[in-house]
Amino acid sequence: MGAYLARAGEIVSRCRGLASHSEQVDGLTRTFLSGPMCRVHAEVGRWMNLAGMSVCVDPVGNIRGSYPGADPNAPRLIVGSHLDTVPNAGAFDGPLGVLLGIGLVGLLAGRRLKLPIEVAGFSEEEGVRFGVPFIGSRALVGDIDADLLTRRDARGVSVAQAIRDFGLDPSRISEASISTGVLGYLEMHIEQGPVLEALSLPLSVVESIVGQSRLEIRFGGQANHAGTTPMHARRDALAGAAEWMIAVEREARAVADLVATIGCIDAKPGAGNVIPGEATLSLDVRHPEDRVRHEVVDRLLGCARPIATRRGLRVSSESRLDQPSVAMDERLTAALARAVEDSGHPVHRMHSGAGHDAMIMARRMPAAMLFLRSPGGISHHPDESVLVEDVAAALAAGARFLEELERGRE
Ligand code: HGY
Ligand code: MN
Ligand code: MN
Repeated sequence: MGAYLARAGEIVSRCRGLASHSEQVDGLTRTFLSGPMCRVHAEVGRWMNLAGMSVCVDPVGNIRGSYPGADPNAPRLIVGSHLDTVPNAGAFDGPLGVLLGIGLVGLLAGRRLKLPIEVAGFSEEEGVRFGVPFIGSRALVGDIDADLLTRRDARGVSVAQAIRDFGLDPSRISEASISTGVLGYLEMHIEQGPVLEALSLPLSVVESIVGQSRLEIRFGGQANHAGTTPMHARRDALAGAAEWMIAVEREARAVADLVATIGCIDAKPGAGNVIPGEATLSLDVRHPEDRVRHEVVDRLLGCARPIATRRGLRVSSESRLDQPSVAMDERLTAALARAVEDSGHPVHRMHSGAGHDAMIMARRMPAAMLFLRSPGGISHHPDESVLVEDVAAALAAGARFLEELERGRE
C-alpha cells in the first residue's frame, strides 16, 4: 500500500495545485476553454508526458494522453473525467479522475500492458459557461451539432468562437469522436454525497446514473417604479417566480428519490427601485426513473401557469437537457467490483445522483464508475475534499482492474 499512498498524496496535492487555475480571485471557477484551462492543460500535459504518454488536445479542448499497449490491435481502455468546474468549486470534482488515470499509468512505470490506455481530461462537463453540459464527452461520441456551436455565453461569445479563441478549429470537431477500438471507459470520481461516509467505506461501484432534466423558465411581467406603483397594480415577474419556487419545493418533497433545484435566478432590470419585469430561473430535476422525472417536470411547468395567469404574467420554458438515466455496463462493473474486493475492500453498489461523463460515454462503449468517499458529504463547494488513503485505495483497485482486463476477463 506504501507505493499507492505516496502516489495518492501526489494526486491530492496536484488536484489542489490545479485549483489555483481559476477565473475567480477568491475561489475556484474554471469554465469551458477559459484562460485558466490553458494553464491546467500545461500541467496535466506535463504529468501525462512524465507518465510515458503522448499528449494532444482535441478540437473541443479535451486533453488526451495515450499510453500504447504491447498489442497494437488491442482495443484501448479510456480513463477520464472533466477539468472544468462549477462556480466556487471544490478541487476534486473532475480533476481527481483525470489525475487518478495518470497515476494508474504512472504505476506501470513504462511496463507495457497488452491493453492500450487513453487518459481523457474533458473540457466541459458542468454546463456553466453555455448552459449545456457534457460538451467534452459529447464530442467523443459524435454528438456536437450546429445548434450547440451557435449557443452563446453571457458575453455573447458562441461555442464555436470560444473554440477558435482557444486556438482550436471547430470545423475539425469530428476528429475528436471515437469510432472503434475501445474496450470501455472508466471514470473514478468523488461520490459528492453522504452515503460512503455513513457506511465508513472508501469506495463503491456505480450501478446507474440518474437521469436529469435541465430547463430555463422565464416569467414576464411589467417593470415599473418601486415607489409609485401600488401593490395591487403590479405585474412583478420575480414575485411570481418566487411563488413558483415554493411550489417546486413542495412538489419535489412529495416524490421519493426525486430532487429538484433552482440554482440560478436572473431578475431584470436588476435594480432595487424597479419592479422586476422579467425573472429567468434554472430548473434541475433528477430521478432514477425517467418516466417519473418527465411526469414531475410536466407537473412543475403546469404549476407555473395558474400562478402566471393570476398575476398577469407570461411564462415560458426551454429545455436545456433531457438526459436519460444510464445503467453502467454490467460486465465492466463486475470486473471493477472484483478489483475492489481483491484490493481488500467491501464492495458497495449504488446509483449516482450526480451526472457524469460516463453517462455520455456509455452511448458508445461499456462504461464503469468507481466512487471515492466524500468527507462531510459535501461537493460543489470549497470544502469538498477526499482522503489520501481513499485515493490510495482507488489506485489499488484501479491497478487490479487493469490486471483483470489484461487477463482478458471483463
Ligand atoms: O451536476 C452534476 O450532476 C455534475 O456535477 N455535473
Ligand atoms: Mn463531476
Ligand atoms: Mn460537478
